[in-house]
Amino acid sequence: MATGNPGKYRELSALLREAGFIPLPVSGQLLAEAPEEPTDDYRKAAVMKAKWTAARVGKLALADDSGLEVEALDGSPGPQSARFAAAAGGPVAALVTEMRRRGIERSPARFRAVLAAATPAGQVRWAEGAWDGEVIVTPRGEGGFGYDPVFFVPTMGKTVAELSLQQKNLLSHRGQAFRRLLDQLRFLATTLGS
Ligand code: ITT
Repeated sequence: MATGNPGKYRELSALLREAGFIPLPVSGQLLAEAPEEPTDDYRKAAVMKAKWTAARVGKLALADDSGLEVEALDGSPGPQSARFAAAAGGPVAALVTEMRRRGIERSPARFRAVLAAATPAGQVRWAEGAWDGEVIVTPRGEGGFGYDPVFFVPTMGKTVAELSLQQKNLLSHRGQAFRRLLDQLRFLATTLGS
């Protein structure tokens, strides 16, 4: 699994295990050697991470590039969500500070994810998912990761951080992308004979 984000790893591991795969983490050293990822396009970044990792580890690799698009912030931070969070004391603090600075209490928002799978020979497949909700300035809940405490899901009456991992995987941008990719992931696995 071509990610250094423990939250993504937890969610994708559960999905992979349910589908009969055995997820393996990449080493910290490999992550440190990974080339800088593009921050303008989810698909480009996910494909790059998957291809690079598969070539280095000699196994089928799964990568995720994702982000939060806030309508009142003209769609940002988007593919730069990790950078936006790192620059300002974490995702929740960064977003709440920016919203308060602009006098915004809540806004429609969308999580997006692209998952890419690659083989060591360079075959690639990808799929995307999107999850609509609202961002709020009062964080709630202890679960999940990243922006989850400030992403409110109207159909559940809860923030993502108040959902279980199973509930989140059923609804999330990542869960949707995974289910769309699954047949292709299985196909790529057969080409490796694993
Ligand atoms: P890898 O590239 O190593 O996978 P990353 O955290 O750098 O990890 P991204 O560049 O894709 O990954 O950044 C995505 C950011 O968007 C992530 O760090 C979170 O802040 C946010 N994000 C994505 N999906 C999320 C989710 O399900 N819940 C909360 N925040 C999420």
